[in-house]
Amino acid sequence: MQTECIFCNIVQRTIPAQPVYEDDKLLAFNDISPAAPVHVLVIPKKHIANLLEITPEDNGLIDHLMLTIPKIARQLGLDEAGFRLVVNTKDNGGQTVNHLHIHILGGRFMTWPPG
Ligand code: D5M
Repeated sequence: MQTECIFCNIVQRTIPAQPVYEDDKLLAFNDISPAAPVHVLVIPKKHIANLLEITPEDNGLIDHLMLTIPKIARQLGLDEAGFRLVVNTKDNGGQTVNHLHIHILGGRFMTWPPG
C-alpha cells in the first residue's frame, strides 16, 4: 500500500528506484533527476521529514548514515576524486521531498557557492 511520502514508498518498494546500497536502517538509490554524473540519495528507512525533525533518539541513526556514506562513496568510485554531500532543508534550502535525504554528488568538479 502506498503512503503519501514518495521515499517511504521507495523503501517499501511500492514505487521503483535503483538502489545502490541497503541495510536495515538506510537505503541509497540513484536520483531520478541527476545533477552530476553520480547522484545518489541516502535516506533513513524511518520517516523523518527533515534535519530539523531529528530527535536525540535518532542519534545512532544519523551516526549510521554518516558512517555508511564513505562505504557507499567507495563503492561508487568517488573516493579518489571526492564528492559533495548536500542536505536541503525546508523551503529556503530547496527541499522538495519531505523525507530526510543526503545527496551524494560526484563524478565532476563542484563549484562554490551553490545556486
Ligand atoms: O531533492 C529531492 C530529490 O529527490 C531530487 O533531486 C529528485 C529526487 N527524486 C524525486 N523523486 C524521486 C524518485 N521517485 N526516485 C529517485 N529520486 C527522486 P531535494 O533535496 O528535496 O530537492
